[in-house]
Amino acid sequence: MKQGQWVLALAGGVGGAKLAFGLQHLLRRQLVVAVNTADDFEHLGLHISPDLDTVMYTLAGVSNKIQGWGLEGETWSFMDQIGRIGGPSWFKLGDRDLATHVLRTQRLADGASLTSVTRELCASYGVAANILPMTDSLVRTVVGSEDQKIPFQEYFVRLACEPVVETIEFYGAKFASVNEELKRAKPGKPAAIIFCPSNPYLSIDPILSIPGFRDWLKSLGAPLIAVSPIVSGMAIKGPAAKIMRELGYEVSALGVAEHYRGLIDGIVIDSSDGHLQEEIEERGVAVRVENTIMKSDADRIGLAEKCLAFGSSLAAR
Ligand code: FO1
Repeated sequence: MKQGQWVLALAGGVGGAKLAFGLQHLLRRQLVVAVNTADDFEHLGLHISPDLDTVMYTLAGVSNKIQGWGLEGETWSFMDQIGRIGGPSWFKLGDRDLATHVLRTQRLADGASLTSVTRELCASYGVAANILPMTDSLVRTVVGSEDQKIPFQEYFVRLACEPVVETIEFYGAKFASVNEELKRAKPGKPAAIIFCPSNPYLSIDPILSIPGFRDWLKSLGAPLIAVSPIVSGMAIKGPAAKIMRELGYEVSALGVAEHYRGLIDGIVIDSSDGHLQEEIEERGVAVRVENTIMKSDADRIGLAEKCLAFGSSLAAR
């Protein structure tokens, strides 16, 4: 990568944040992360932005490494008390994490945009990369199951992803617009655009559902790379495999490549899925086979290096 070049990453929650951490280590301020906000919701009068917070805490090095979401060293007095006095306790808000939600909610009520609040919070947590919500418009994921329309966090947390997914809708998406600050974040062409190993259906699709987002990505003229969150037919974390099965798609890195076909130039698949390389390449998508399981910071940085090298090789073609 040439000096001064920047990279755009698209991310949802935990899996995406891990690769974004590795990319930030290599790129610092030259990394822009567009984050899914369709998981956001109002809870106990607070505006919760789970994916923005997961990416922010991870890049700040203060995330709870076991859960993947929330803060390390968290305490739960608020939750205990809410439960004791009959409030909803299915969505866990830690005492320290609560400060982020309260401040965000208050700033939004003052008229600040989610983009501005995110910038302020990232600055206070000492994040080097530029983390931006995909849009400042309201977009909400709703899961359809057996004639029910289930708001995302109810499906994901309260119902523990048990309902069979028949449809996934992004309410408000058609009225939303791409975050203007995202479009203006850096001048010129990025060295690569990377779809982090986030859930394609629940984390990346909401971003791509915003009118003009796909065209904007294409217009940047950079190699577009996805990292498969499906390894050996299973999701590294979360319900991606279950959802693919329920929606009738092949649960494999090939299924992920098919999903992004027409948009991506290349895909990074795990070493255990090397046998899929030829089949994916036959579909016009370049393949890089690497270890994609990120257990340590070194794994995250290593995979980020591989993604950047893959981007350079695709740009040189
Ligand atoms: N995930 C859970 O599985 N249970 C929770 O109680 C929970 C609380 C929570 C609070 C703040 C936050 O930023 C994230 C939280 N998450 C929780 C994670 C969140 O539901 C998911 O990471 C995403 O929305 C999916 O990417």
